[in-house]
Order: sequence, then structure tokens, then C-alpha cells
Amino acid sequence: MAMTIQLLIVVAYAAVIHLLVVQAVEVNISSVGPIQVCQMLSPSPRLEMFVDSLPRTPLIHLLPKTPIEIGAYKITQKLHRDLPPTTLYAYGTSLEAATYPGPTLVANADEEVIVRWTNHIPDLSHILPVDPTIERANPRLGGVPIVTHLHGMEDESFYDGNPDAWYTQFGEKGPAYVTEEYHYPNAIEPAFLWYHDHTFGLTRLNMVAGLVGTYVVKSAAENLSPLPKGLYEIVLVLQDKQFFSDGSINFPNIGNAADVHPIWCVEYVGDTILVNGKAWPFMDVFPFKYRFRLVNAANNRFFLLSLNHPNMSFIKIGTDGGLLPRPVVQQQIRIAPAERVDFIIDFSGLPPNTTMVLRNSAPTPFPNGVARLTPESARAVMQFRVVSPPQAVKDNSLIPPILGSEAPFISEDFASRRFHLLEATNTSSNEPYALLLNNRTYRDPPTEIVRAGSTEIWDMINLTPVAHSMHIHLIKFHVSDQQPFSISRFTNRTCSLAFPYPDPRSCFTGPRRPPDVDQIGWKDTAVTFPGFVTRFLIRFTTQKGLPFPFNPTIGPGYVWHCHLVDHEDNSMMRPLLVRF
Ligand SMILES: *[C@@H]1O[C@H](CO)[C@@H](O)[C@H](O)[C@H]1NC(C)=O
Ligand SMILES: *[C@@H]1O[C@H](CO)[C@@H](O)[C@H](O)[C@H]1NC(C)=O
Ligand SMILES: *[C@@H]1O[C@H](CO)[C@@H](O)[C@H](O)[C@H]1NC(C)=O
Ligand SMILES: *[C@@H]1O[C@H](CO)[C@@H](O)[C@H](O)[C@H]1NC(C)=O
Ligand SMILES: *[C@@H]1O[C@H](CO)[C@@H](O)[C@H](O)[C@H]1NC(C)=O
Ligand SMILES: *[C@@H]1O[C@H](CO)[C@@H](O)[C@H](O)[C@H]1NC(C)=O
Ligand SMILES: [Cu+2]
Repeated sequence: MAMTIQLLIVVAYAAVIHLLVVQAVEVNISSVGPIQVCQMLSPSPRLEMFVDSLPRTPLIHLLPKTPIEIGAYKITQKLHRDLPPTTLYAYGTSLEAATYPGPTLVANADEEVIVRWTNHIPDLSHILPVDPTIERANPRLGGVPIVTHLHGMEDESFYDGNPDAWYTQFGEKGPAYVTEEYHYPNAIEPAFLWYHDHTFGLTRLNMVAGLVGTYVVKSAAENLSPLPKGLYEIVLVLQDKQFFSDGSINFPNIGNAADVHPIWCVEYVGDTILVNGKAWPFMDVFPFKYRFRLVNAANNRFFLLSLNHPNMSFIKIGTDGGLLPRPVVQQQIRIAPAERVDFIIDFSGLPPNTTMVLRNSAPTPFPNGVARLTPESARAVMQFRVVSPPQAVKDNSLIPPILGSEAPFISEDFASRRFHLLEATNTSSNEPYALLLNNRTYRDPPTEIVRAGSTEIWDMINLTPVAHSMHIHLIKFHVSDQQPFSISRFTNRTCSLAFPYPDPRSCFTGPRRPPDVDQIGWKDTAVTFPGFVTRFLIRFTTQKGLPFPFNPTIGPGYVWHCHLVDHEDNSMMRPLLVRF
């Protein structure tokens, strides 16, 4: 009897975990449908794993008030020992210095820096297929438009990389262009940010082409902390791509809703996983603690990361918005497109020549995906190899039990907004031809006009069969809770979200749950699961709760959007305007 009850509890618990944490199982769910035509790319050439050493991204320390130029260039780069060089667009201080991913820019907290983002891409047309039916930056003289967003920075909207503030090498500019010299106050908690292209309707192409890089805000306190640093502090930029045998990027050129959009693909995923610009690299590590700052820079692929060694785990210390209050030990880390995670792996005590693989078990689409889109190649990320350190070199690092600030106290005085995340489907293939927020496109009049200093709760009501990774510019937020509801009853209008659970008239099928372990802490990007209402608690203040040290009401304004970039481009993005 006792055993039966225990078993029941375990089963009930497992069901909750399954929904929240999402297990590493391949689910063959009919609602996701067959693989879309545009995802039937020919496989990449077979490449041996773990033959290239993990590159370290170049570090550039930014000096206050001293402008630095970071250009976008066309380059070729070897992405694997056995793959011919790949043509890419990449960031760097010069053509010779440009790399994919771009340099890691390091700034001090509270010191303003100035970056001139210049465009040196000489092409008249893009290296990847542009869909002419998607509304986009469309320079009359040709050229590849760019505009760069520093993801996670609190900045004036002139400097935020507004999608319409693009420019080409040939001097043509989008309607919101004002300057390419961007001022970043760095008045945020120390954190791991990233920069990437944000051009209207072309972001998916510019990011796959290589326009991604990383940015670290450091404080004096953090420099003094005993956390691993220097050689033991590593940036990891994850992206997936598919390749032709000549090394060029294989991007879909046939749409899955071809009668509306002949080329646009709802979710590009590649079968080759790259870390810092190498396919499945290896990294030699001493038996020490290492700090990893990891960004998922993929357009659409989620990762569920684990280490294939029974005694190893991740000690998570930070999220998008900086350090957590306390470290959290996790066997598995979920990371959605554009999220960042800051964690320690403690290799100490492992004998030399121990190897382990950083594995990915996330299905694609997430969380109810199709096995073909998560082939064995996409289940490996990189390898760690333990090597003996020189005699005199010791690990003096520590993980402090208290790290960052607690979540802020939020008063009950807040406004609430509700957003329906939905697919627009009317095509013969029955595949979505667009993704929408409240049935609106980016060009519909602004509806998110918020008061500086106010607090709001945004309910993300996900009516689609896939998870979305939602990003809000300008601010950091917390996920306050996630609550399951019935999509079919909601769609049939046989229930309402206005009634609380467990009222029989309610669409909710369970109580509110606290954010899962991968949603805790300061976020600028968070996951909304299908069939869940995910609530974001947002203060339109600085992270520290103060008025912005700049005027957030001027300029072209901000945006919020899905960071599955193929969704963002068509048209899961909305303006965000701030008023006093
Ligand atoms: C894991 O740790 C246990 C206990 O220290 C040890 O006996 C075992 O050999 C370790 N496993 C591996 C694969 O190192
Ligand atoms: C580690 O591997 C290398 C190369 O295979 C070998 O020469 C060395 O003896 C090994 N070390 C240990 C401690 O097993
Ligand atoms: C999903 O199920 C269908 C029908 O049972 C089967 O034909 C198909 O091969 C399955 N797909 C995967 C990816 O397992
Ligand atoms: C689907 O809707 C889009 C947008 O309203 C429209 O352009 C298109 O013609 C429609 N397609 C069909 C097959 O009705
Ligand atoms: C979105 O628009 C479609 C087509 O007009 C409509 O059928 C659907 O009910 C709308 N959905 C919501 C949540 O408003
Ligand atoms: C929703 O409506 C459809 C068609 O009217 C029906 O087949 C389905 O069972 C309904 N689902 C629910 C949960 O009421
Ligand atoms: Cu989306």
C-alpha cells in the first residue's frame, strides 16, 4: 500500500517535471505535424567530432568615452578541419581582425563606452536566400543592410539597434536611422550580454551568416571575487548551421507555406553544432574549476545541456541579467535562443585523460519535436579533455555561497497586459505563414506604450504547438509564474482565462507554478511553453529600480519580440514605447 502511494506520488511528480523541465525524450506528437518542406535540407558533409580545439573569442577591453569601431565584414573562415572555408559576415575592428563569432567586448559597469558599428559588407545581394514577400529592409541600390542590437543593455533607443535603423555600405539608410555611433552607459548589474544584427525582416539571415558577438559588463567587486577568472573564464557561443560540401551555408530556399511565402522557413535548424565558430570542438582543461558564459546564438534551436559523466554537474551562478543570489546545482540546463547562462564546471579530482561530452537532448521543434531535426550530430556540442597542469599551477578559485542581488520587491500596484502567441495558417500545406502577437504584425500601430517607472505583468498565452523565447528590449524582468491551460478549449471558446483555476468555466488546467529552474533570476529573454500562460513581471526602471540615466521616451523606440529569429522576421515583433 505504502509503495503504491509512493509510486503514485513519483508518477505525479514526474508528470509535473515533464511539463515544466521537459524531459530529454523524443515525442512524436501529431500536432507538430510532419517535417516542413523547407526543413528537408540535404545533410551536411560528415565531419569528425572533437578534432578542432575550442577557439577563444578575441577580448577587447573598452575604454570609457573612447570610440571604438566594430565593422561588419565579409570573410571566409575554417569552421572545421575537414570543411573548406566558409563565406560569412563577421564583426571585427578590421577586415583582417573580423571573426565569427565577433570579439568579446569587455566594459566596466557604470562607465559609458562608444562603439561605431560600421558596415563594410561589399555584396550587392545577400549570401543567403532573401524572401521577397517578407516585409524587410530593402535598399533600392542593393547591398546588405545591418543594424546592431546590444542584447541586455539599457540604452537610449537611438542606440538600441531599432530594426528600421539599418544602413548599407553604400550609404543607404532605413527610416529610423540616426547614427551608427552607439553610446552604452553600462549602468546595469555585471552580466554577460551579446550583440547581433537586428535588421528588419533580415535578422535570421544576418545572424546565420555570422553577425553575432559577445559583451561582458564587469564590476570592481566582481573582479575581486574568487570566481574562476582569466584562463579559467570562457565564453561559449552556440549556433547550429547546415553546410554544403564546399563549406558554404545551406539555408532553405523553399518555403513551407509556399503559396504565401516562397522562401521563408518557419524554423531553420542546422545539423552541425558550432561553438565559438568550430564544429564540435574539444577543450583541454586542467582539473580545476572553470567559469563558462554561454549564449545560445542559434536562430531556433533550443539546447538541453548535460555532461555525459555520472559525477559531473553544472553549478549555475548567473542568468541573462547577471549573478543569481546563490549558486544552483543542475544536472541539465535548458537554454533557449538568446538566453545566457553563467555556470561553473568543477573538473577537480578527475584523472588526466578523462574526457566528457557536453550533450544536447533538446528535441526540435521544442519541446515536442521531430527526431529527424535532432540527429545524433545535433546531440553533441563539444568535448572536454582533462590534462595535467604544470607543477606550480593551482586552482585558487572559490564559488562564494552568496553571489548577486535578490529579486526586487514588487508592489501590488501594477497594470496587466495579455498577449496571444499564435500561428497564422491558411495555406494549402497547412503550415504557418506567419507568427503573430495578438494577431498584429510589427507594422500595426503601437499598443505597448508604457510609463517610465511603472510595473506591469505581461501574460504570454501560447496558443501554438511550440515554445517561444520572448525578448523585451530596454529592461530586465522576472518570470513570476507559469500556468497550464487547454489550447483546444480556449480556441473553441468553451472556456475563459478570466476565471481562475479550478472554476469549471476556466481554461486553466492546473494552478500557477513557480518559474522552473531555468527561468529563475534576472531575465531579458524567457521561454513560454505551448499550452501555458507564462507571466513576466516587468519594471520599467533600471535593473536597480532607479529612473533610467537617459531619456527612454525619445528616438525610434524599442521593440519586444520572439527570439526564434525566423518568427521575429515574420512577424512576431511589436514596438515598445516609453512615455513619462
Ligand atoms: C564517480 O564518483 C564515485 C565516488 O567518488 C567513484 O567511485 C566513481 O568511480 C566515479 N565515476 C567516474 C566515472 O569517475
Ligand atoms: C594520456 O594520454 C596520452 C596520449 O594518449 C598518453 O601518452 C598518456 O600516457 C596518458 N596519461 C595517462 C595518465 O593515462
Ligand atoms: C511518428 O509516427 C509516425 C506514425 O506512427 C511514423 O510514421 C513516424 O516515423 C514517426 N516519426 C518519428 C520521427 O518517430
Ligand atoms: C492567407 O492569408 C494571407 C494574409 O492575409 C493572404 O495574403 C493569403 O492570400 C492567404 N492565402 C490563402 C490561400 O487564402
Ligand atoms: C486571430 O485572427 C484570426 C483570423 O482573423 C481569428 O480566427 C482568431 O480568432 C484570432 N485569434 C485571437 C486570439 O484573437
Ligand atoms: C473543439 O471543437 C472541435 C470541432 O468543433 C471538436 O472536434 C473538439 O473536440 C473540440 N475540443 C474541445 C476540447 O472541446
Ligand atoms: Cu516564436
